[in-house]
Amino acid sequence: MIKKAFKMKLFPGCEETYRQRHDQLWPEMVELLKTHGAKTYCIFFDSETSSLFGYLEIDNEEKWLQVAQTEINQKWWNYMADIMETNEDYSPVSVELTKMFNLE
Ligand code: RM4
Repeated sequence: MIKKAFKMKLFPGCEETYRQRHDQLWPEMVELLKTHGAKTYCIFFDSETSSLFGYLEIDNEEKWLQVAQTEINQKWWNYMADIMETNEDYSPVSVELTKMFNLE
């Protein structure tokens, strides 16, 4: 099991829109994330910094990375780009975090 954590940045004041869009996450996105190995995928919001903290459990890193290449995921990123900091290809600016402790 690989445990990944990363942070992204939401534009200020966009948390309700972000939540609503994820409450109604497209069924094809749910399917895509699951078929690419996402076991658990949570996103938390830090109101102090407007950062999003993502936590993900996967079995295979290469398979997971393929998500980014799919048309559905790219459409999702385009859709989300009006409320998040993004790169030129509309992928969210994402900073990997280092696991420092793990209790099981
Ligand atoms: C986030 C961001 C991530 C995506 C999730 C479902 O807002 O776009 O890349 O994996 O949604």
